[in-house]
Amino acid sequence: MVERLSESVLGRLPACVERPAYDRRAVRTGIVHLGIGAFHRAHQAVYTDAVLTVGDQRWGICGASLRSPSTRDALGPQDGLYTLAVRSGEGERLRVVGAVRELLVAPEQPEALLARLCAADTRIVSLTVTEKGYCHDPATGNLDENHPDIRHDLAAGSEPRSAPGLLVEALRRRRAAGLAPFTVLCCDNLPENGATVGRIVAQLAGLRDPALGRFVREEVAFPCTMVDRIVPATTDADRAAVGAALGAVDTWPVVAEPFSQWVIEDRFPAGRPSWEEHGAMLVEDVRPFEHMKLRCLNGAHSSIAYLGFLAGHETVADAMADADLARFIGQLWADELVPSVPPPPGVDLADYTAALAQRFANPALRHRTAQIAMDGSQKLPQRLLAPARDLLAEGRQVRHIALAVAAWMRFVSGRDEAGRPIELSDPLAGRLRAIAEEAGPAAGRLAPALLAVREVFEPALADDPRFRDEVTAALCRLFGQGVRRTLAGAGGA
Ligand code: CS2
Repeated sequence: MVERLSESVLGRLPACVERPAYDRRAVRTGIVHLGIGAFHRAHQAVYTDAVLTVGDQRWGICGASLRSPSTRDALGPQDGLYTLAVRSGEGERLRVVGAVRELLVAPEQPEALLARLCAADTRIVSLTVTEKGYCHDPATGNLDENHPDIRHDLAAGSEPRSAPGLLVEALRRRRAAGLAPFTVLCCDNLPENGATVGRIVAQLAGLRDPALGRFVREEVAFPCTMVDRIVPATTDADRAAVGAALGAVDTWPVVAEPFSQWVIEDRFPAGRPSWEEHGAMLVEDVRPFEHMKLRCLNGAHSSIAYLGFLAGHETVADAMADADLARFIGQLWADELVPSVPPPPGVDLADYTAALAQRFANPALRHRTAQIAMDGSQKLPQRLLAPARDLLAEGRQVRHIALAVAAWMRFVSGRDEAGRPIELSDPLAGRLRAIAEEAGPAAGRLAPALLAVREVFEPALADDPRFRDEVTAALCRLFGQGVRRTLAGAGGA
């Protein structure tokens, strides 16, 4: 029988597999991470693993899942160890990461998690809970007080289940115990993510107790970050391939591209690992990097996801091999997304987008368009709508963005071009579905009905005829001609 990956098999792994070169027993927990999914394990945990390797043992990670026990169930029996498979056309590198020392499941062990959040050694609480995990209104960036989890947390007080609720309760307990607060490090693709999460947490804290709200605003640091690494969901084929290469079973390896970038605002009153010695950039202002990444990478990603899915492409690499779609993305960058971004210091955006085109074409990653298409209501505002707003303010065109937004509308309309149902995974799915059913496949009805969804479209943009008309016309083409003919014609349109 093949052994399970664990501390005791580390010494027997093939020589080419990198593994923790430090004594994991000497590591203390300095970081609690909420949302221990594949992205965290392929990104922040890897930078932290490098810090532990050079001997700063204060920064082990306690990883918590807010809903499902599946990560704990997979990694618990592996002593928290897992494999990172870095893949490109040139091959694969395997590394066993040791930074995760402890795994908790919030709904099963709420007090254990709160105790860990309130431990004196816990200096940083980082998060990757996805855009929807912050229970906010994506169009305004404010707390959604009517969100079911927020209502629950306000009623339950000391037994919260949302990420903002857990942060508020832990900060309340630390303050009552006279312990300095931890730094909250949001690593999700939200606009001005630190400031946004700081606002949401302060708003929730203020609803519980105005003095606590003030404390969060004045005493707790929420540095902004830009995080970047393409990490497709792990498949059974990945598990089998990694297991065969290791000679040991890893029930949940993570697969990623070689590229990785982390830009962090340097504001950590309680201290931090020296991530900058291992490739992260610690800067004063993350905004230029964030704009570049959310718009050029994620904006293009969402466009590829909706257009590519509708055109029948299963993965981003397949979509980028479609000459019409690749040409469209090139134009979206050159004519609209890049002009909406002031370049960060030292960055040439033409080089940046050329590198993105290569990354998207990585043949060794199977990044599904359907995965990126999820939660569009939470993603569109910062990825495509904010650039559209900025371009219109300068009197520029938004034709390509309008086609991408129309593709989202076509996607949420619920059936693909062959009449097959499209599965919609989105916190607003029920409403979007109802709107689509009522409007039917008619651009003139569906576009205005969706533009009226205020959580997604700010009124100034939705009501701007330059945007509205472009989106409606593009949706009309998608319904009338289909996505392939629309894209083939998009070049000269
Ligand atoms: C993707 C991102 O699923 C998505 O919405 O656009 O997860 C993307 O792969 C990462 O942000 C890359 O850093």
